[in-house]
Amino acid sequence: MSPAQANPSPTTESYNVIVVGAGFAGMYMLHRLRGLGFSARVYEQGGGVGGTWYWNRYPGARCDVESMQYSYSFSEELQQEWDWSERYASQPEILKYANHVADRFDLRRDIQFNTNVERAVFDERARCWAVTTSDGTTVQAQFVVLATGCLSNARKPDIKGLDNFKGPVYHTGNWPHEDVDFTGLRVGLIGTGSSGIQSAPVIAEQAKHLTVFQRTANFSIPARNAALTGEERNTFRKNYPEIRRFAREVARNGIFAEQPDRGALDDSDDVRREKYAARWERGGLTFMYAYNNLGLALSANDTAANFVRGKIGEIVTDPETAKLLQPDNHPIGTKRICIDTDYFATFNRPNVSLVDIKSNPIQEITAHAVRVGGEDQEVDALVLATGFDAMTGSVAKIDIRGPGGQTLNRKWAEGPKTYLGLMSAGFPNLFIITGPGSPSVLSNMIVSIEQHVDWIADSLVHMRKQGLATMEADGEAEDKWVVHVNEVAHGTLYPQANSWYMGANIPGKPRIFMPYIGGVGVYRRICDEVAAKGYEGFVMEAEAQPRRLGAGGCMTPA
Ligand code: NA7
Repeated sequence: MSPAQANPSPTTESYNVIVVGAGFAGMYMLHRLRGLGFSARVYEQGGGVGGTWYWNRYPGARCDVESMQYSYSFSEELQQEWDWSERYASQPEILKYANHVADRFDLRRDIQFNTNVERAVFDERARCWAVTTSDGTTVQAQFVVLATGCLSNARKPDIKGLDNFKGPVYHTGNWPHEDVDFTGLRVGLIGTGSSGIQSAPVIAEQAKHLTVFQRTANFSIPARNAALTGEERNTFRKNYPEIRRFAREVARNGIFAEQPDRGALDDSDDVRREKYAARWERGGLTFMYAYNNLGLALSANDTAANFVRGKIGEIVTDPETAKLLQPDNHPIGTKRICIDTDYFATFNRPNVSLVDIKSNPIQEITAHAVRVGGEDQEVDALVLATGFDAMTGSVAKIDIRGPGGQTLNRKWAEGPKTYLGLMSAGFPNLFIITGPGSPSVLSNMIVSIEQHVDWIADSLVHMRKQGLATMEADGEAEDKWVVHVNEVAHGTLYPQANSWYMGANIPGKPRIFMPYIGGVGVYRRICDEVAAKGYEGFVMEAEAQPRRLGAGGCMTPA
């Protein structure tokens, strides 16, 4: 490899690295590549940076990790200068931050927006990827990095008659850029995961009536969102070295917080209730850190689940509605726990109703109504908060063909297989950021993104130094990793829920627990050890013959 200047008269546009996606992963990847002298091009399907935060503009959209922690740590200046205004950042503020990062590090000049990567084919002779985009262009790159995001492929549910509906239909994961005004309208909301739970209270305030169609009741903890004071921000900033170190190396999920040192059944009922009550008052995801075995032992988990069910019963005044809202089919935390602002209290409003579509599934959607149990619930607009083809959906949309024409989709037909979540055997020089088999969605995504980007950047530098042409996961190492990921998951309660972690929300998708649940600290140590041992479990090959350098450093045989 060599920087772009190596050959000033290219015949084919080529780069050292093509990055797919300009969310938080793609932006940082580009920044690192540039700093190391690699030529890179980023393709982004959206009209701007931010990835999932570019698309998820629904009312009430907010991050469930605290803003001071859901932010890049790679630049000391950046983390000292950016002022988060709230404990949990809203989508517009996160998008503003993403844009600030793009400007501050001058990233846009290497990003092509409104462009999908449709195909990537490995040219065995050139040992290079040929990448075709939606504008019909094919470019070459020695490496491709998929920074395609885990929650980027919004899923329209397969409900009979949906296309016949005459009013507007919005998906939370692909929300319009223009203002949506529900004033005076009857709105139907399908889906009660994080997106439904965050948007319902905001829509209810505007709409004439909101009908929530619930298939699975979800556990949700109050966010207790509030403005951040200057003092709070400064405390974080002063302590960032320790906070970031802890998040990277100690915390399982990449979030700085006190760690539980005892199990739920080690305390008396009264003490336990007090602990849960204190965490409920404090709000946020750390409710689940009350004890160290809530994700492991059902008896322990039940105590937390019962506490939350009790709280729902206290908040919701109509007993029948309260009962429906109390989750009863999965241990707490095994589906992504939600954090909300006034979600349960929203059902006390006279203009909000809840329809149980678990016992009575939606029969069909007609021109003006959602039909359930033979009864038409009339609505003027529909909001689909029905989630994503998570973790693999965005990768699957690209036709990726490795040596011998093997497609990644065929290889992953029984479920995604990767080594460390970073590469898949049979697909040389193709990296995935926060892919299946890595902690990804079980962690603070920015912590995981930075770790992956740095690891990939280091491996490219290693290859450049050693004059290596290809890097690929070894099939045996991959098989062992897949078994390990599965074993660790099955040592927990997580696989008991029909969650998108398991691919269970997509009909026909293989049921495999996709993220690595061993924790970001453990995972980082494994990745570092692998690199220290000369990239153990990866096969790296040197140049077979001297090469002529392409414009961007993609090498073609001389
Ligand atoms: P989720 O968490 O996947 O939630 C989707 C919701 O939509 C969930 O309640 C589903 O019920 C429901 N759903 C999906 N398909 C249907 C159909 N066909 N009919 C009725 N209801 C349906 O997506 P979100 O966008 O809320 O959140 C995704 C992540 O983004 C979140 O975890 C955070 O990490 C941020 P189900 O549970 O499948 O019965």
